[in-house]
Amino acid sequence: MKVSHIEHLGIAVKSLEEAIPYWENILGLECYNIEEVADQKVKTAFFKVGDVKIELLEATSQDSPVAKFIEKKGQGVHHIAFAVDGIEEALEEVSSKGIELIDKAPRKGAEGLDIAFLHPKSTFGVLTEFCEDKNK
Ligand code: CMX
Repeated sequence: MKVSHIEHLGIAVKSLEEAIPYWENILGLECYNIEEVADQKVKTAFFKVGDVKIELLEATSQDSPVAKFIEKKGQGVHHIAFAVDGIEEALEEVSSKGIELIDKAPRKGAEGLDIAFLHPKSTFGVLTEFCEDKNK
């Protein structure tokens, strides 16, 4: 498999409305997209830092993975997302090497990407996402 780059870093926040001004007014970055991903029970806000994106995540329900994360660990870095070429093959490969998959097949994520998560228990505590832009 080939990881081409870090696509984004996911950061869990209690409120997009409260967090966005830090990224815009203090760091001087532009929020270029806000999008709800119903499947993941999150609302997302995106910023670009060079080629890497920052994805702020706000839970849209109490049973959202992001709500659970904030309850346990507080706000902060939630996951790292790697862009891969051939997401299905990449999942098959890491699974065959003993990595536990959260998603056995890709689903649709923010910005039209195909996404799938690896379990943090298999990845030294870092929730890891693979993503592929099949529209490119
Ligand atoms: N990073 C590292 N560890 C995490 C974690 C995270 N983001 N989220 C949960 N964990 C750990 C917990 O601390 C816990 O560890 P311990 O057993 O040592 O206490 C363990 O994983 C189980 O956590 P839990 O709170 O009991 O939660 P669940 O098992 O119900 O779910 C997980 C955990 C990772 C399977 C679930 O959060 C998940 O499926 N995540 C993938 C989907 C997701 O996060 N979507 C939101 C973002 C979507 C987007 O970017 O669009």
